[in-house]
Amino acid sequence: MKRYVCLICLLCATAGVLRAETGQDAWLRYAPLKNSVRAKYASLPAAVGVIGNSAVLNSARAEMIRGVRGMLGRTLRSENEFPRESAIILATVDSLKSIAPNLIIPEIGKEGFWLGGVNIRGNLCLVVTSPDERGVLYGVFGLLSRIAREEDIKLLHETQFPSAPIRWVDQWDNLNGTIERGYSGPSIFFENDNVRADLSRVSEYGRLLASVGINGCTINNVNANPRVIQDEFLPQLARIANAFRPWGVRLGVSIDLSSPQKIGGLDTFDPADPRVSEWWKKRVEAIYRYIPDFGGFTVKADSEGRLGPSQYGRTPADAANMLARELRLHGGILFYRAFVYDHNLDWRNPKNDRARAAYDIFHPLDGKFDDNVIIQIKHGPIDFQAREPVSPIFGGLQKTRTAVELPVMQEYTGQQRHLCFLMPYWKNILDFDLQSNGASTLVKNILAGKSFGTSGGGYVAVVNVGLEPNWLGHPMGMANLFGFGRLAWNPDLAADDIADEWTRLTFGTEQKTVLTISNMLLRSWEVYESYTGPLGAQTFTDILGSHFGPNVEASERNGWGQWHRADQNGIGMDRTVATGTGFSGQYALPVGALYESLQTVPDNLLLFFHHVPYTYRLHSGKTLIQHIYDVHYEGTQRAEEYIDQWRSLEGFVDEQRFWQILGRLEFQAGHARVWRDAICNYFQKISGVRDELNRVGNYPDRVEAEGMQLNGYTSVAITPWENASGGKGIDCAVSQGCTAVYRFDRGAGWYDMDVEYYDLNDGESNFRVRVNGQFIDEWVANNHLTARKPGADSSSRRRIKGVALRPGDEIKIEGIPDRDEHAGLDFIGIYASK
Ligand code: GCV
Repeated sequence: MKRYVCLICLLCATAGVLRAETGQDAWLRYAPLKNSVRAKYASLPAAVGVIGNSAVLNSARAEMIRGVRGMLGRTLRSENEFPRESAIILATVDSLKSIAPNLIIPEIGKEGFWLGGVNIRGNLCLVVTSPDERGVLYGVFGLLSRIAREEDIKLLHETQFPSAPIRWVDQWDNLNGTIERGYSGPSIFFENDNVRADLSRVSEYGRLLASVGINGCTINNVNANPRVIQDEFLPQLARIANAFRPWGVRLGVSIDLSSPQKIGGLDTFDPADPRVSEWWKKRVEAIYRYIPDFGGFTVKADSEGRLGPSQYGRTPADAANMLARELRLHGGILFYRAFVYDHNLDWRNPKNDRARAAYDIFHPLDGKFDDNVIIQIKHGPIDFQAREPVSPIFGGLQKTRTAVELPVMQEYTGQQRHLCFLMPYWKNILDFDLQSNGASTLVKNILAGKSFGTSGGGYVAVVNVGLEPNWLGHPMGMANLFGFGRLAWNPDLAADDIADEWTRLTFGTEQKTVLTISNMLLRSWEVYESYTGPLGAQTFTDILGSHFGPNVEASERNGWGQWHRADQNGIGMDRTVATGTGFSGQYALPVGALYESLQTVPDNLLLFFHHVPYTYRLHSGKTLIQHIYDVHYEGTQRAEEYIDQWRSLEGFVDEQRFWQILGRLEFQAGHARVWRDAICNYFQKISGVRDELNRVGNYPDRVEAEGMQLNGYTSVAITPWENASGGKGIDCAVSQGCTAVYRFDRGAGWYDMDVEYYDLNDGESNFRVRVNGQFIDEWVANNHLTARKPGADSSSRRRIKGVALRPGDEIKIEGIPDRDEHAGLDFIGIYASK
């Protein structure tokens, strides 16, 4: 009996720790600590006193109480006056000094905080203080994070302050509720061309942002709808600002520079025309009447079809300063994106190069921007590719405030379907030394204003959270948002430390959990890069559509300038000064020279700077083409290994997130194989050089669907050909369903079976598998991918493990289509079980 009672106790305890979680709490779970750990915090005061009264301070107090209650099971007594007992004190430095004038508090940078134990009026107090209220809130989050990670807080004496003033996120939400490059449901801000009635997710988002020190958010697509600043919309915007305000997050909006013409009744939007500046002045005044702490505007102009100052022969500085002047009167900022380029470049001209655009356009304007203008620069010269060099314009703007733009939303790095933790990449960028003016100029120091003595810029991430409970669709994707905030706060943090911190907060402190997840995170960028765009080839994705699946030729022979110039002889863009586009000359000499020379350019950026033949030998000694084959196979294998690594955490992670993440990893492993086969087959064909290991195009365990005995199904060609095994798939246009049959002809034994099927966005087909009539498996194609046609964007894998097969067995796949999704199949793979 006793044993059973113990077992029940154990089960209850486990259930307590592993309660089902949607991921909505992200890293702010405040999960109950084990009793043995709670003892560490026994001396934590029983009261929390807040000096002052404001929305931000009230959030700080509420958060303190919430965190301690969640983790330690105690409810702090809340005091409005200075408590006459030992207490946690939350106060700005000024208000603290008014009560305890003799208190010695270290120097704290703006928006920073100090955590420390002091004796005030005879009571030992734990003080969280800052020059400003935001900093007090950040300090509370800092303190709670320490407790959640089970760190000691007894001898606290810690000062922290952010590296740069701009720590901002952008959302590309449209007013109709969709999100450009959003992969996790509709907008939390808008629906049907209005602000949503329920903004509870907005205030939760504000809380998450504040917890990692983010202080602003531009809420709408940079491809902006002018309506966002019209009179009737402003009260709605004010509601969003109200939801953010308690978290110290300032609201910003993206604007359409042609608004004076589109909605203002003027016949021009020329920034030099006084009627235009007058129009903007009135708009800005109207906005500040509704939102006194409005953050500012973000501008995308002369870019991808967005109108801009070039229409009137004006420069980005003319446009930016005209707006910035109006904003400055109210304390606002103007973010002007350096993502300005011609997307109708003549691809036939080998000297044309999109990578040059930002430097060519913005460098001559250095020193001409007002001080409340921030030039917002994508980290690389092209566009969020899996690997790019640092954009040289960071070194080319020495009298201008700049911010780096980073993609939390993983537009080109797996779109939250693939695990791709970007901190190691972002660390490379921030720690990169551009060596401008012959001195050390690390990107992080440029952003902080230290390298060139500006008043500092900072960090902007495109995040695109949606209404999905876990914000980004993949609970692991949130590590990128967390990491972004942590790096913007302190770019000296190591990627390992961020991975460790995030994992502890998100999944608990069990050593096995922390090590397994951190390891998966830390190698995931290189794994993703290896099967999608190695050697600085940028990306082999479909740049004309989804940016998700492979499509090597999509980059070529069009004006978008994402060329990699693959042909039958070789691959890569010649960006050298000597024979190419001259892009490498935009870097300071030591860096430019490194990239210019084939001897010194790092292998991982080779194809970004040089066009080389497939037989070219890398520093590793391998030929280029063999390297491409090998890394695709290695990367796919490593993606496959995530599955077992994650499975080893069964019982360590709550079931809901465990299965959800496992589903994502299963998808990724299958999709990595789709990538591998498409890229390797494409290059084997175009180069005419075979894989030394004879893997490419050689799949003995595969049965092509079009080669099966089909009933109702018809064979269809997939484009491009390399995106389907054998270039073809099958499609069922018969509403009652179709079947595809294969007679097994190998030895008897245990097998695992993969069914590669097409999961489109407009239907949920049903699949069933039978062996000799016996039901084996069934599933619905509802991965919610964005693809509209069968191909690499929709190709998905169903793995059925442990099927007993004998020669002559009949394997039958039944597909029942739904709406426009035709229960398509590519192949089945049958592998001896390991
Ligand atoms: C918001 C890329 C994306 C576009 C995006 C653009 C930008 O081209 O594909 O969706 O537009 O970058 O950053 O402005």
